[in-house]
Amino acid sequence: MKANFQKSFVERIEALGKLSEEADKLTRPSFTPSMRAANVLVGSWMSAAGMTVRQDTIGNLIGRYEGENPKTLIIGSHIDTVRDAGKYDGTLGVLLGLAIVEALEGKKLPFSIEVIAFCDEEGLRFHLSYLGSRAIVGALDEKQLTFADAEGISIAEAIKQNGGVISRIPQEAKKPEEVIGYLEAHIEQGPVLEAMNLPIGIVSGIAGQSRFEISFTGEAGHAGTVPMRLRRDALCAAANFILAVQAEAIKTEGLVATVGQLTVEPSASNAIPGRVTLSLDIRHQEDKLRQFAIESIKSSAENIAAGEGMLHRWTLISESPSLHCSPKLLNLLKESLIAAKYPATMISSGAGHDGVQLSRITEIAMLFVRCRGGISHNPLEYAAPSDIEIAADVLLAAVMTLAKNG
Ligand code: HGY
Ligand code: MN
Ligand code: MN
Repeated sequence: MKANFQKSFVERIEALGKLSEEADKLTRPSFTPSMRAANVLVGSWMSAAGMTVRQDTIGNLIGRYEGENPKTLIIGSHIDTVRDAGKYDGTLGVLLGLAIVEALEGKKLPFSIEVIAFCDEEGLRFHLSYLGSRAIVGALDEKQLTFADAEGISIAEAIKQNGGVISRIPQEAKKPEEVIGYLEAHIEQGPVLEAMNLPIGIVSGIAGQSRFEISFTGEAGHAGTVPMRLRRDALCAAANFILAVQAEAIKTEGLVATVGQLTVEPSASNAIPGRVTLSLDIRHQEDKLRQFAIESIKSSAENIAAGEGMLHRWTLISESPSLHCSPKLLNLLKESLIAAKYPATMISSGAGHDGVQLSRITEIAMLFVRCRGGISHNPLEYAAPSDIEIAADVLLAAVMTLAKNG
């Protein structure tokens, strides 16, 4: 890439890293002022690169670089973040897509390119992930639009508040015949490349994942007057359940299961918890093993609730099967890595990515960039500028090969 690539890339990462809903940490959920500011900033870089820029109804930021043919290669990722996030998750991929267009310096390709910053990949506010990429592929349904956040505001309401007209979403979806493929670069978010002392790798596939909302309802009561044996303490039931989740995951090779969010009601230091609602995220590269683990964990929840005389609710929020990336696009990336004198190392992704949704309408492939200490969803997340530049060179080479060979 150009001489000042690394410097300008880091400046952009740092500039976006400052756009947050929280003063002392990076938290940039979709449909917030910091997210709108981030879209404006990235949009200005896209315009300066000669792209036409628009934001669709749900909030995807789309930079378009016209080619000789309107059929489009999409290069994307997301710029929304989790709470207290790192600066590279998602953002690295959007900025790399932008860098590829900048490196073309106005050269026309036989296809067009769209760099997309997808809205709400993380699902931080509504627990449903991939909102923007679901919309882009026409896979966001009416029921999902009713999912509500902790304040009871639905996704549809949040889109309207953000200036979107819901009825437009279906007509903005892309048709398979309009897209020639999807490429995404992403920080690995794991320790594999670092352990192999490699700057980049190719993603072989993305683990299937299931997200649930689970609640235990016992009986709130006075902390000072209700004897222990007469209590139906929802937090104790939830605690037993969380340990049962951990035990199930540990015994199944390759399974990961996480309770990341938990709300206690009435949440007072002198009141026995009457109801606890928690999130559950279960993933495995093999769908059968993931489903088997879900059944086992679900029956643990039912047994715990029955044993403690509690009501129990188990709601599936979202589920995506494990997917294998496209052999054609994988080979394209492999050729570019080998040409750049790097081994074409394949890694499976435990993290989900917008490519999961794009795979519904087109072929997808992903490039991973080494992640220091494998740390992600954490402010310590870091990718070295030199590794990012290698990824940019490889991605550009892959795009140029696609332009040459089709
Ligand atoms: O949860 C994930 O795998 C991603 O960070 N959205
Ligand atoms: Mn993430
Ligand atoms: Mn991500």
